[in-house]
Amino acid sequence: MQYAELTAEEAAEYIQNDFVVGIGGFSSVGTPKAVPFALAKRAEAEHAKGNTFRVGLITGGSTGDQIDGALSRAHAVKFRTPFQSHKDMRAAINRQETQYFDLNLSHVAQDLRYGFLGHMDVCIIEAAEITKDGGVVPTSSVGISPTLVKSADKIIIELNERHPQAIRGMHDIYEPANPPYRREIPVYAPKDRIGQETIAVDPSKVLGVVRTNLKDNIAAFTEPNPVTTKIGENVAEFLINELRRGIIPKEFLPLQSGVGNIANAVLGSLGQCPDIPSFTMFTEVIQNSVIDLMETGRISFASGSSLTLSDDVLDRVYGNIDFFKNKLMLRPQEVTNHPELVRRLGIIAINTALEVDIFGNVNSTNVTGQKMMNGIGGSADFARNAFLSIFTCPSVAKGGVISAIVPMTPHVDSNEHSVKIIATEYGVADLRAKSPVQKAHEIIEKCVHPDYKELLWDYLKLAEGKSHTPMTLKKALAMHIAFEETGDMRKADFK
Ligand code: 0RQ
Repeated sequence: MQYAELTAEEAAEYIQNDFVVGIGGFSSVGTPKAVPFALAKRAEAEHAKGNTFRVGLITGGSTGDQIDGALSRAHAVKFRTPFQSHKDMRAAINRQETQYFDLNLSHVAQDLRYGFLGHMDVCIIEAAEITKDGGVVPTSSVGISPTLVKSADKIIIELNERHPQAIRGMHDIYEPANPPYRREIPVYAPKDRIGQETIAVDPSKVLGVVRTNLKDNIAAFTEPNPVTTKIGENVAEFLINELRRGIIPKEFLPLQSGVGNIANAVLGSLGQCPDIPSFTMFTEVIQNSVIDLMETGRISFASGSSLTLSDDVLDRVYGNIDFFKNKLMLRPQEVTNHPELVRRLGIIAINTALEVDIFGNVNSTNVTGQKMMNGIGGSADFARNAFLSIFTCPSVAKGGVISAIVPMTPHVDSNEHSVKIIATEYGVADLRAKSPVQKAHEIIEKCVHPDYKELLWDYLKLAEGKSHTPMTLKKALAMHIAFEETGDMRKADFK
């Protein structure tokens, strides 16, 4: 199929003030880049003429600087969903310039199909190849692209030559039907292929193709530090113990792990441990450490929605595509994060918290309950339904003036019913089969930084023995208030 060729600027000209724009790809990779950047320039030009120009932006997950960065700096985003992790977009959200609603990432595609997100005027997706019938071979991610091309009135395709055509066959495109016609998703093992290699596209909707060769520019992860290494070792040791005592079956179970340094450190520790058999991943984001462990044979297979790899590691995969092709599978985020599959496959889910309260409620998003960090992402999709749901975090933040363990979190993303294990560099709290007061003892004993231990014991004493959940309403946020007023949570007083 031959579509019209456009420049990025010509494509951006089609997009009007107040349009809702869908962006394909996932987790800052495999997203279109040239047209969103041109759109930011167009917004700046319109603003210079005194015209209002803002769009609604719906993506699979986070995006890079050419999208969230450029568009927020151009003050061009009216609303944003479902996830972002860019400092400029975060700032626009926190000054309420951009209305943001973060969503569980497994919900985004179905929310679009259900009409919850309104009308979509245009979507932009990245392709490694356009097929004879006008369909698209995605690049290094899938996200919500299959749903975007169905939902949007018009489609712009960025054909990116950086990705080899040999990537075809790595994707498994499947979209569940809407209720009341939905059936089970027939994935019974991480490797099961259930869909198509390509995304079907209605050619009559395609405005044109923009040729690019832009990289996603994912930075190499920083090396683990002593704290993240210790958290990784603690989680690995805990899982080995669960394996030894027969809670985790001897074949081991598929792993989901979040992005970032802690997730890398955990995988590194698990990978080095000879007691853990070679394992699989059923996760949202496939990051550098997964590729390293595949090369050494420690990970045998990974299913995810994106290859969020630094440029050098992506080049390694593309340079040895025959080795990796049958070990990697890229699916829509609706499938990778689907509660049915997470529960069926028995996923061990490892995610990161900003803070955790002594009863096991996790805040992953709103700093002091007020300022958005990134969004809930896929963490709750996995945590709620996992075989074992683990949350990790360093015991303190900002050089020790913030404790990650608090009497009450001012915002909750994953609640006590979804959270089974908490791990910091000091140890692992096992919350299974424990009442609120037992959980509080376990968490304070095992996970809290020494600077905060006595403080939290003092807090617990205020209400222990008086009610089912020993919390004191007047003091529950005293550590957060102390931080706001003095810049140091240690100034809270529970005497
Ligand atoms: O800020 O960089 O300015 O110092 O928060 O914290 O410790 O570097 O950890 O980068 O892994 O982010 C929860 C935000 C953690 C992330 C969160 C400050 C801290 C630092 C970052 P600085 P770290 P991370 C889905 C995976 C939700 C989505 C999700 C996240 C910055 O993991 O967005 O799980 N999770 N996606 O100093 C104030 C506190 C703080 C704090 C840390 N209590 N108060 N600031 N910080 N704790 C599943 C997948 O499969 C991908």
